[in-house]
Amino acid sequence: MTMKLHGFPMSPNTQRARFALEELDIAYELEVVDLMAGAQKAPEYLAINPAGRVPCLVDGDFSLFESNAILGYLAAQKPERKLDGGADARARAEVTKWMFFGCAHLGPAVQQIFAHTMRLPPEKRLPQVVETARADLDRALKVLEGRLAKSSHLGGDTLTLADISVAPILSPLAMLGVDLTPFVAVSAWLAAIKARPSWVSATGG
Ligand SMILES: N[C@@H](CCC(=O)N[C@@H](CS)C(=O)NCC(=O)O)C(=O)O
Repeated sequence: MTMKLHGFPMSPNTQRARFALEELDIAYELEVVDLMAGAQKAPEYLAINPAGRVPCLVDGDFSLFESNAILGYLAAQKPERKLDGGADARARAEVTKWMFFGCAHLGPAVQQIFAHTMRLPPEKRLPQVVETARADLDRALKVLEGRLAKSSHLGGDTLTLADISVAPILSPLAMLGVDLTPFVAVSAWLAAIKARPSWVSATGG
């Protein structure tokens, strides 16, 4: 049975799951949950995903929310691709490390910048929050820069879930007015990721 991904095309968390599906060449149907219309809070969607967020993957009678958990499940469908780092414990830990780093340090900073420059009504936007988030983001980007100055991808020399997980966090930065060019290796890595056919299919380019 074809997997179904409940998601919203503009959502970076949905794009993360779609990027993995496309990269692994797994057939799926996208069931759009219209976040603009509040469809994520409808009882019929909450029955599928009690967290009321996107994405949510449904594979037969198995339903899974949290995009990074979805990535792990998808990678396990095609172990020969070793997107999760494969059997080696250190390689797997390296991949997991960047996925947690993205969730803990990059994602929250980008969300704060988004909230206080675009999402909130102008009267609720706090420049101080943006300033603090920019400092947190720069601190985290320096760590990525150090890594990507040494290897072409976050997990090493080939694409892994680490790249699939982190790229959607950083891709909206240009729209948010954050200049990534001082982070030369990060910029080159992100450009290479965005050139992948799987990314283009997952995000529309
Ligand atoms: N940690 C979750 C975050 C999911 C999430 O917050 N998705 C956003 C869209 S990018 C959402 O559904 N927002 C709607 C809402 O919060 O009501 C994941 O990685 O899947």
